[in-house]
Amino acid sequence: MTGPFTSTDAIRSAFSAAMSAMYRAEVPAYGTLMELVASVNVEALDADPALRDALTETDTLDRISEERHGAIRLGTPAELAMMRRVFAVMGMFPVGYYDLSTAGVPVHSTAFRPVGDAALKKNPFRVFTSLLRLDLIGDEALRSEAEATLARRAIFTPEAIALTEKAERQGGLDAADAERFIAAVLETFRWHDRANVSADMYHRLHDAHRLVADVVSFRGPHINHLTPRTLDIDLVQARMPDHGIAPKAVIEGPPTRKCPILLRQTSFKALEEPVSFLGPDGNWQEGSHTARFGEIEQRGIALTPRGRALYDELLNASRAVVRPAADGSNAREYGAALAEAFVPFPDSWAEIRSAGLGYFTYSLTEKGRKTRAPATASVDTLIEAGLVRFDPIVYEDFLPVSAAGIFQSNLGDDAAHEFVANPNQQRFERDLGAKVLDEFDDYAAIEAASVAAARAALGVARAA
Ligand code: OOG
Ligand code: NI
Repeated sequence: MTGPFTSTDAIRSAFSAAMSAMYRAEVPAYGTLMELVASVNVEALDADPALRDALTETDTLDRISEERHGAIRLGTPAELAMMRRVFAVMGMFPVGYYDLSTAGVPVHSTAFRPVGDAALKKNPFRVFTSLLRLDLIGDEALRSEAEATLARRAIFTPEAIALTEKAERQGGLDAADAERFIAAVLETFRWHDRANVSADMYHRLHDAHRLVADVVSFRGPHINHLTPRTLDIDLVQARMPDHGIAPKAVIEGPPTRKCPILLRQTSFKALEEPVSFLGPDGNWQEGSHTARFGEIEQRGIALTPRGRALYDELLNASRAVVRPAADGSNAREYGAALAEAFVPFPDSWAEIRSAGLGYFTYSLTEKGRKTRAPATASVDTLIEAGLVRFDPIVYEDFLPVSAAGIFQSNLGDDAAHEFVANPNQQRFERDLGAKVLDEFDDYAAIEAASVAAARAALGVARAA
């Protein structure tokens, strides 16, 4: 007898909470940031009743404080393929392909996240997951040593593998198995302060690229940050120093706007943490490693391909004027250039909608719930008649330029590396064992479903 099964949404929510508790215990600054974000979110909602109403109306108010993303870096194709199966048990699927080689980081990535409105509303937990690209490392001897080291490690516990297989076989996990699954999978993300390698090997890996050392030297892909969602990132950025946290120089992504678009992010530098390396005599040698950091983000509307093209164009235009310096020396000029460059991007929901730049959900207004309407009327007509309202769909994904800025600020200023831009989505998908989903398809489907539901509801209103 199997079942009843725990829903994938419930497993994901419980896993996200367990991960947050673990990271809070491991990195106390994350707890400080969570508290700061929670208090700023309360202030932001108090200051903006329209925002509170919109979040309540779209049933997304509760998810805000529960919301977070994490990031891990994997070493081998087999690890990536197994990770995909593990995340599937939690209802998380690979969306999008991100090539970070252009930014001097030898990885390519996807985001595992829930897909579809219902699952996203339950809990939108996402994990930005990168795969190391040793093919971008020039030193062949070091590359094969790194490969051999990675081949020896097992990042999943036998129980995590067995329960993933069981879930696949049965189509789900019952409550007891789900609980064991969460505990077992959490082990993969745990910090290990004992390295897999000698200090010498660590330094050679580190010289090739800090990120290579971070991936290859340890027993598992420790979660390297966990990011809460704020409703006012400028306020959190301004207050971080009062809480003993030094933020990176500039906020990544679009400028401050009335109508937030896509994603704005800021982080604080990775911590230097004590680790020990394998000594020649079998003893542990003390050393240190920097990998884990903190990040916060503010999420805005998901843009259509047209809106995204405009975003990319304006971001590039601002960066042609001034690029943010790692030391923050031109943060003010950069902010001004960014704001100036984004003037052409409309800043009201109505204009963003009519220009076809963003995705929205459509639902009946109070009046719409009581009114008869011709079911054939266009959405625009229904909106004009005050029967249908539209609300921005939240962007659930990531931005490659921002991700590069986050990576770089945490790898240190001396870590500038140039690789030839070398995207290889096909190779990534082969290693993953699946194609990545198209983010635009998901938003378009959510929008279309809401239109259909609003129309159906109006039909019902008419029949009543
Ligand atoms: C991932 C960096 C990217 C984001 O929010 O854009 C990222 C990493 O450092 O592993 O998390
Ligand atoms: Ni992040």
